[in-house]
Amino acid sequence: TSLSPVAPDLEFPSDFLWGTATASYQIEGAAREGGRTPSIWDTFSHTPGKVQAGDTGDVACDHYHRWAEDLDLVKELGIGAYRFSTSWSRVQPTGRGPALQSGLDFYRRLTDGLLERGITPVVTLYHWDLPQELEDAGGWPERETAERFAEYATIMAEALGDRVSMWTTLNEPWCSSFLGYGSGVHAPGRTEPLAVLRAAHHLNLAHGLGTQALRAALPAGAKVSITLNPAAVRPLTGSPEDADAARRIDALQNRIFTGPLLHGGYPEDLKADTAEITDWSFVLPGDEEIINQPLDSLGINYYNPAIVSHAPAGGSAKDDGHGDSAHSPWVGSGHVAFHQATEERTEMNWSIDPTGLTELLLRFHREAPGLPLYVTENGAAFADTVDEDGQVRDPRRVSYLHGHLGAVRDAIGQGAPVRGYFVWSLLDNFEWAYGYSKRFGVVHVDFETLRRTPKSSALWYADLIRRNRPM
Ligand code: GBH
Repeated sequence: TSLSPVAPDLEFPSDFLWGTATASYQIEGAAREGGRTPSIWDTFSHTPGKVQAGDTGDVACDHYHRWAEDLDLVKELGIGAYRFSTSWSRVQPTGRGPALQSGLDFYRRLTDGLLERGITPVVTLYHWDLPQELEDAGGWPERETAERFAEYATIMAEALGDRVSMWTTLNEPWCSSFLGYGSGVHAPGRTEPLAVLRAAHHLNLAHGLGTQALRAALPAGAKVSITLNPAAVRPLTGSPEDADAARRIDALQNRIFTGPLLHGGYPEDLKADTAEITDWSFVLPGDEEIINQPLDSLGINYYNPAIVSHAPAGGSAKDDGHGDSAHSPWVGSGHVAFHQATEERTEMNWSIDPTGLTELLLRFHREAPGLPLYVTENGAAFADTVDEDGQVRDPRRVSYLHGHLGAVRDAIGQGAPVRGYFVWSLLDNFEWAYGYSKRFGVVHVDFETLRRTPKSSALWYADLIRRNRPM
């Protein structure tokens, strides 16, 4: 691959995919339109005390109605790829049975709109919004949910397979399992250690069954992937105790997924660490083979590194950066504490350290040689200022993105096969438990008028893309 001659510190291969990402529940709104029924995030956000200021995704960015305007923005910025997720309960209201035409029509309009504008659609089938009826039947801790996911994958492949060639099964199964069923800061808000591990396995299985379903229904050449949020985990000190804390977190955030996905099975140390919770008998013979299928690429979401140390049991449940909960997500490993890597933080209080991204990309380059990598999310929450001329300025986001794209460039320079980058996010949106209080967009959204205004970071990103375009 050749490098473009401009932008000395940020030169990328000429076929590098420049993208931006969103997720259905965070932007669509139209929660009750076209026959859509509640997902676990509708239920959770409507439960008092779960989301800051009682915010919900009922309207969000109203993207369901304003999608054409949003795609125009992506095109104007020269962004080549758009990663979005589909809302399962907009397509299959009960999570089972026949698809709703209105839901399929919406995603067909959206993908056609992308293709008309010359933008590559990148579909994620699941970004945390499980149909409530499936949660009522037990949710991800139950095997049936993985089976239903495979049916939903077939429906989506049949509906969009002629126009979408880049598919992702799940976004960040760690969050779905550990935050949804462990700390309870995400929907469905359960705090049950056994449910966390069962959920993680059934999410892995959903990926495996979903991949089989996609490959059976998609035309040859379609690409199938999964997006993880691996921890760039580092021990606080050189002590053996801290090294072991880092090993435990690596097992619980990274290897619980990459073990079966890339290496054919769950790691023995993970099973040993969690032996008091389960004997893992919910992993049936053959499951690990189903999960361990060839992937066409791996998606990595990165925000900040994790600095960990050994701590007295239970000492780290609060304020570990994973949300304010009395329950630690780290099932079987309560005796860990989290530390900030740097003084410089985003509005999420996450430290800013691009070296973690290089480290992760190089790790997967070593661990899965030849597997194409995409940074499917990277970005930061910052407040912005609106100048008198109406320009929304977010210089800290510009420097965050600059630093992290430099980190991607470093990894490529060291041989990592990174094929694309998606900034999180196109729009300010519903930031889960933080509601609308945190803004991740490169485009500002006024949540009163729903007016969109590109921030200076959007213009900076557009310029970078332009300068990296092959001549
Ligand atoms: C992503 O998840 C989501 O995919 C996206 O929907 C969301 O809007 C976006 O990030 C921003 O939040 O303990 O202080 O080191 C991010 C997953 C998991 C990343 C928790 C930060 C804890 C930080 N996050 N992690 S800390």
